[in-house]
Formats: sequence, C-alpha cells, structure tokens
Amino acid sequence: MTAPVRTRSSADLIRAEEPVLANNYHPLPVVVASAEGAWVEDVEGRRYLDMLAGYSALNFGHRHPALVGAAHRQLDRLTLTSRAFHNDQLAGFAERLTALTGTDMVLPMNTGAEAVESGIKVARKWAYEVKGVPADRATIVVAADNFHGRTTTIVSFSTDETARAGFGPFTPGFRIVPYNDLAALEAAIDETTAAVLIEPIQGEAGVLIPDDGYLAGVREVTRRAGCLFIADEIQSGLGRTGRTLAVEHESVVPDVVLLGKALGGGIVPVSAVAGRRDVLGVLRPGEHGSTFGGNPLAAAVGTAVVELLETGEFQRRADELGVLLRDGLSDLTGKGVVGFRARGLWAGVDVDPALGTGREVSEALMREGILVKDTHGSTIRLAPPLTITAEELEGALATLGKVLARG
Ligand code: IF1
Repeated sequence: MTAPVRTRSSADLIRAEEPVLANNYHPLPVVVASAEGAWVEDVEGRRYLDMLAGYSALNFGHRHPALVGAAHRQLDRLTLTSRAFHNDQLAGFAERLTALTGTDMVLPMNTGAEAVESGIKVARKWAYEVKGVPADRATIVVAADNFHGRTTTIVSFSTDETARAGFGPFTPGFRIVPYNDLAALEAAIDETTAAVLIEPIQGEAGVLIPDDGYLAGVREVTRRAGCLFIADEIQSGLGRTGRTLAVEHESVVPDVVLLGKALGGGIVPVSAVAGRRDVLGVLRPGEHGSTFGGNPLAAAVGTAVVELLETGEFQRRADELGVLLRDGLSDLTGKGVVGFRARGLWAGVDVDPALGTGREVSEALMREGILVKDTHGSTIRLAPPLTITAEELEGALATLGKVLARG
C-alpha cells in the first residue's frame, strides 16, 4: 500500500528550509504549490494574483499552454546534446530570434548573468581585434544603480554595497557614470572604450525611466566614438514595456541586445546575446561556450516564446493595459503613493514611507492576496504577467489603494 501523500504545511516547509538552504533571500511567507496564468496557489489552497511574474520571467503567465506544449513535445524527444553536436531545434530558434530582434546573429546562453558576461567578453574581444584597443586595456562604461546580475565580474561594477561587499577582489576595466546623464557618459568614453552597457530602463533601481532622448543620445555618442552600445533588455525586453524591446520607444538600434528571463517562458533558463555579425563574429570555436547553452529543450521553448511575440499581442496588451496601470497609479498619488514611474505593464511605485517600508506594504498586500516585491526603501515593483486581464489589474490597484488607505 502506498503511503498517503503527506503535504507539509506552509509553516512546516518554511521552517524546514532554514537549516538546509543558504540564506540569500528573505522571501515573503508564502509557499506556492501551483499556478496558472496570473494566479498562484499556496500549499493551503490560498490564491494570490502574481504582480511580480518572476521579475519579468513570466511575461506569458504561469504555464502558458503554447509554451508548456512545446516543452512537453521536446521532453519526449530530446533535451540535451551539448554543442559538441548539432540539434534540430537551434537553427530555428536562432533564425526566429534574430528576425524578432532585428539582429544578425545570436549566442545562446542560459541565465541573464551569463548573457551579460558573454556580452562583456565579446565586446572586449571586438575592441582588441576590430577597434584596435591595446591588449587588456579595454574599458566598458556602465551606469550607477545598475543591476546586471550576481557574478563576481558583474558585481565589480555594481554601486550597491549589499551586492558587492565581501566578494572582492573585483574585475577591473569598468567606468561608472550617473544614469540618464549623456555628458557624463561621453566624458567617460575614450580610445580604450569597448562598449557602453546600460539597461534601457533601470529595473532594480526602481523602474527608472531615462529622459526622452537619452537612449538616442547613447546611440549617437557610441556611434561617434566607435564603441558598442549594449542594451541589457533582460528585464525590460520581450513585451514588458509594450514593445518587443524597450529601446524601440526611442527607435534606437543597439549593436548588441542582451535577453533572458521571459525568453525561457518561465519554464527553462534561456538567455542570449543578439547583435551585429561583425561583433559576435569575433568568437571562434573553443573560445566561449556553455554545457546547456542552446540546448534543444531551451531552443524549443525559446522558439515558442518568439512565436508568441511575433503576433504582437503581448506587446499590444502591455501597451493598452499600461494606460490603465498609469491611470490607476495617478489616482492613488496623494493617497499613499508619493510617486511612480511606469512604462507598459511595469511600474516602480514609491509609497509614503510613513505608511511603511516596501517590505511592509508587500506583506500587507500578500495578506490581501496580491504578491509584489519591494525594491529599495518604500518602493514596490509592479510587473504582472502580460496575460493579466483589465479586471484583475483594476482589482490589484483597488487592493493597493485599500492597503495604503489603512495606513
Ligand atoms: C536576484 C533584482 C530584478 C536583470 C537585468 C541581468 C539580470 C537581471 C536587467 C541577471 C536579473 C533578477 C535577479 C534576481 C532578482 C531580479 C532582479 F532584484 F535582482 F535586481 F529583476 F530587478 N540584467 N534580475 O534584472 O539575470 O542571472 O538573474 O537570470 O538576483 O535576486 P539572471
């Protein structure tokens, strides 16, 4: 006789993690057991509207049927070959992704940080071989308050002490300038500069949207200086801001685009460096790689993600529902909201600190069935699946208003 399935309670599971799980997160006290679309359900069956969407990795909602279907079909055929051999999914994925992003070539990786690291390596190699920067002298200009991942090199150019402290020694070759400041950016570029690496909108910093013209300015300054413009679209891309890429809001075409998160449909880690052939073409066999990069399961899911984005439906939804989001946050301004930044279905909302920290507001919203994540201080981030309905979004905004009104 099979033992009864023992479902441990949320409290048991949270307690059980403590001695055996590295303490690098402070999650909200909710234990998710299942999910569909914009909704998750905890162990006890309580339902929550997911307004974080895996930090924008779940743009198509939890378990989108087209993506789960693609994954199931591939699971039953082939999951991994390594790049020592070809597989029958990768060409299609690379063709569809380059067409979708308007680029020539892709380098398939797994996590966002790997795409960022790969972008840094390719930019440096391009600087030495094409631009003629002396060996080991390449510099890359980044923005203060950036977030590009957690590897040692990436935190080397972070300005967030929490992300850096205790992880030195750090990788040299990075110059940090204020975000949204073209003069400072231009002043930091010289003949050693391989690239400028920036987020078109700074996510972790609190969804900071640069002034109109900033991205076009970065494009012009980098073109004139003969260095690369690398746009980190890992969080801002793939429909989140109402466009396939956030840089499209200024009709800007970077030399290299970094993608991740939603590229894997919230099912498998899929990331990519997509860009000009003369840039990615500097890589030759044996110079870079990854066990799982470009694996057939990732490529099959990535292809299904690109097919969803080719319709334009998700970009349109984010654009249209973004109006409702902005209107709702405008209505709450002065009623607990002291400021916000929003583009598409992505917002950083500054709550009156007198009402609590972002964490406290997140906990209060959790008790009302809404899941969000604070960024810093009293700012919370709203980034629901792009499949959210207008009614669900309005409900979330009404609940935020109720929580803030309670004080
Ligand atoms: C965590 C933050 C968000 C990213 C951009 C690269 C990466 C990320 C623009 C690296 C990843 C994630 C990391 C995750 C939480 C989340 C995050 F709070 F950390 F900063 F979204 F804002 N570029 N962001 O946003 O991609 O290697 O994680 O796949 O580290 O807690 P990754």
